[in-house]
Amino acid sequence: MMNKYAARVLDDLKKKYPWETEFLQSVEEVFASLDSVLEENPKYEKFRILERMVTPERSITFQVPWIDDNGEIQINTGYRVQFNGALGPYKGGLRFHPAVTLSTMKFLGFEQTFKNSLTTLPMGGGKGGSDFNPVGKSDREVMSFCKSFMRELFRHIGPETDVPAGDVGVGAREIGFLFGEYRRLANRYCGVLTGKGVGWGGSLVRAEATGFGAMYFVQHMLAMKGEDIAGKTFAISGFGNVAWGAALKATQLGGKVVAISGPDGYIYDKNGLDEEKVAYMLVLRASGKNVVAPFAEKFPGAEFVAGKKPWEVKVDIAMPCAIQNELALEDAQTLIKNGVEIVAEVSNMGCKADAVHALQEAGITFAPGKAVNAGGVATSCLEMSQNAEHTFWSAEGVDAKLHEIMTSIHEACVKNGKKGDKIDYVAGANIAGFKRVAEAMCAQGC
Ligand code: 2IT
Repeated sequence: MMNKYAARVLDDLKKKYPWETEFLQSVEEVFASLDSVLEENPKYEKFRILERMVTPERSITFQVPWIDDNGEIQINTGYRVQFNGALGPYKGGLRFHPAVTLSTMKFLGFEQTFKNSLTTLPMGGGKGGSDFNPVGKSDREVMSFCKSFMRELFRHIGPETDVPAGDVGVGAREIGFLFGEYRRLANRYCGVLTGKGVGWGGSLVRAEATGFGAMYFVQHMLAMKGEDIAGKTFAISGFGNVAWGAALKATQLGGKVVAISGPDGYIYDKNGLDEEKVAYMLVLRASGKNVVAPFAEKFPGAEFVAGKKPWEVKVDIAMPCAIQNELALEDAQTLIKNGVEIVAEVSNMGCKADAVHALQEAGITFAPGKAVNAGGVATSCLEMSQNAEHTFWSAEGVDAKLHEIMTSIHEACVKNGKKGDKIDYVAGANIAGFKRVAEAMCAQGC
């Protein structure tokens, strides 16, 4: 049973935005964790904290016209949802994906608010993007789109206002085009975007940070049971730099990544990846073809399974690194049947709600994306610090800080999620993330 106040706010939200299913899913997940916090702090209801938390402080929707390689005009929709600024400038990525709607942006911005809070760094939550599909577009088309997108976005962002970064479909190339246009329009060279190229303001280790941080988090989850990554088998989904970073760190730490995936299916490699195979993940990504199948042609012993997800492979640790709701109830049931030990979500809301419940009921240790993947945005904040002080830190320095941050996020989850001799990482992450935001909002008044 959900706390009465939370249930009422959720109910009103469902009536108001019945079509925003992803957003409602993310709100329900957080609210379901807040019973004890809301009971202990009646002031949150008096200050109407929940109503304010589910309402973006500002939400911008704009037209993005651009010209394709045939000289034709194309139109997409751009978004920036500045969700909650109580803890710092809005911070969160830009997603370019054909399925993006305002609901997607709101769910991601809502999640981002608690994730950023969990890092304990000074960042509010925001998210943006467009229904533009970069797959199959030429560099010139991507540039044309990015420049047009920034021509509107630039008036809403700034290093002390809102600092976007990459997300699905937005990597170093897109950030470069976006930054170039911002610099020209604003006549300022500043840390207005993160994920910039190393050499022109970007931080070392930012590209690896989400995947590396996720693996540091998994190390802590294992350490709770006196175990370690070496010798564990992994299935990792996703075709972007998050999956790549996770696979690289797992491999470096002696883990055996036996399954990786792309939009076309998955690769099963019983020998596990080595650094050469991990590097090839980047080659496939850069091909722009969105296929993982060529991996099996290049590396004998690796098998390609068309059209399937990697969750049917028997592994110790499963890490979804692709997109929301990619791991469904049937996948969770297969993982349980095959004796999975840990499911660490790296994509934002990568698992459907019923999948998470099934895993938890079966006693599988599950950790949510907002804790596991927070190393990405945390390292973005380290990039902001370097930009603000006009300096550049070493890779070792950034990695050490990332390590420290993931350790403290894990500690916060354990402290707030302890249930008997088990840790409920979902409750732990939601409660720890929520409390800081709620307290800041109360202190700042209405
Ligand atoms: O989901 C995320 O945390 C990101 N896409 C990274 C956001 C950021 O500002 O680095």
